[in-house]
Amino acid sequence: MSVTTTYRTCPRSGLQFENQAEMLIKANAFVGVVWLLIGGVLAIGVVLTRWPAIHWLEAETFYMVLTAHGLDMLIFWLIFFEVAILYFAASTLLRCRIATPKVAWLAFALMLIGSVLNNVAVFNGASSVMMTSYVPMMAEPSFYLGLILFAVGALIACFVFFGTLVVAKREKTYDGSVPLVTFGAITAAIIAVFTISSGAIILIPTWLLSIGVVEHVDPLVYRTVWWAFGHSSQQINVAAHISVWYLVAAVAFGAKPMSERVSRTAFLLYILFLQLASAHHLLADPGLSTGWKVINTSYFMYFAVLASMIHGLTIPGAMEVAQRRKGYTKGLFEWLRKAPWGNPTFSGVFISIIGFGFLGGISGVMMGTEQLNMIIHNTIYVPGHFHATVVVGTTLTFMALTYYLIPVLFQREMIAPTLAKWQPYLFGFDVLLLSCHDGCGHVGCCAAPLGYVVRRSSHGI
Ligand code: HEM
Ligand SMILES: [Cu+2]
Repeated sequence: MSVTTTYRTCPRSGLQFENQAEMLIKANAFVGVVWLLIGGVLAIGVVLTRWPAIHWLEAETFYMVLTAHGLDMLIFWLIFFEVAILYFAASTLLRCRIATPKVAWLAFALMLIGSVLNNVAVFNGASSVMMTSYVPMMAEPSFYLGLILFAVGALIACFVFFGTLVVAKREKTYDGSVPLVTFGAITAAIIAVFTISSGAIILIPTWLLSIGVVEHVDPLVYRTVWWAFGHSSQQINVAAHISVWYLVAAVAFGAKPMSERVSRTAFLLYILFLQLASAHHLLADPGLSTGWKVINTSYFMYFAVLASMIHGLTIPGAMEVAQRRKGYTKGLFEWLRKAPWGNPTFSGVFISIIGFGFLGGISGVMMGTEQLNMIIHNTIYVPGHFHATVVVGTTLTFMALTYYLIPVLFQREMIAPTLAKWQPYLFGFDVLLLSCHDGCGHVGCCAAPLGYVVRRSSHGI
């Protein structure tokens, strides 16, 4: 039985959607957003407990809710949405049918079953092991099995993406090299294959340990391999959200990158150096030498940081060039003042660039320095940092993209356009505030070093 292929061209954007690809993009994006909703509701429980005056949940419920919040947000919301972006970047942007749609649906089913299974295990109550799920603290077997099924599904989705690129090349659906956004998505998918394999290498033995087949998993080896997964998955997020920044610069301004070659080289730096940067999570671990730690985090890590800085300069730069060409040339900043601030697709991305770049980036580089890490490690500074990266950076960018996709892909109008206009400001600045507050250990910036030590974080990142 073969699946019939038909195409629809969106009258607003000119984008061409193949029917199977369209359904797959919608399904993955939709389930992702449902996880965001669940994770968001759970965040209320976490925050109202962390607020000393309220201190809502009992310790046991708090850790259960926090474990689910971390996994639903960082793993399930982001990766479902990223699979949608991969299919969009391969099928829609290259005007190509999706390779093996049935296998893509199998991947979707595995991811869905895995994520639900994992959540059921968490809410059963005996798996409050946090997102990092370090051994020897054990969760129920179905906690790990759920994660493994999800990972296998995500891996298959990456291969469907690569397969689609092959089909596009063979059927010559595009000229020259792939567009930059697709190139960024390829970067994300390559990192994803590395990431998911590392996850499997460590979670499969841990699952076997939980059912009694394996007797021992070494905690230090666990941490080392787990972070090849845990950190690299953040690089999937970064590569994906930066690709979306380029996409939004193109759709909101008609902007082209100032130098395609520089931007592509910056993506390449991610592939080469990001995995090495995983070492910043191991700075407090015994067993690894100081020399190894310093080489990784004080040298190699900066190549990856360099790549982000290049994107962080070239994307607003490309927007500026496009605006100046339209005649907004007065002074240094007329181009920025006359930007479409009322369009949530643009404002979301712009707030994300600033928040991710300044707060997320700088707090991360600080924490990646061995000496500072000794003070900050395992404190509330850590969630402060990563909410600036994965929430203001990735989540807000994906929200901005959703505003673009609602008319184009889902063929609907926004129900409350005024609210939509305000949403990126509300969400972006609130999370920035949350991050600053966490980062300061609740005692104000000047007293921060003391605060870091006093306020231990409840999770072990
Ligand atoms: C505005 C919405 C959000 C709020 C208010 C919020 C708040 C929090 C708070 C207060 C913590 C607990 C920190 C601690 O006690 O150690 C936390 C943990 C966490 N959050 Fe969020 N968060 C939000 C959205 C997100 C999003 C969108 C993501 C990922 C994309 C995310 C990922 C995480 C992770 C991974 C943890 C750590 C879980 C663990 O330690 O196992 N959060 N969040
Ligand atoms: Cu990291």
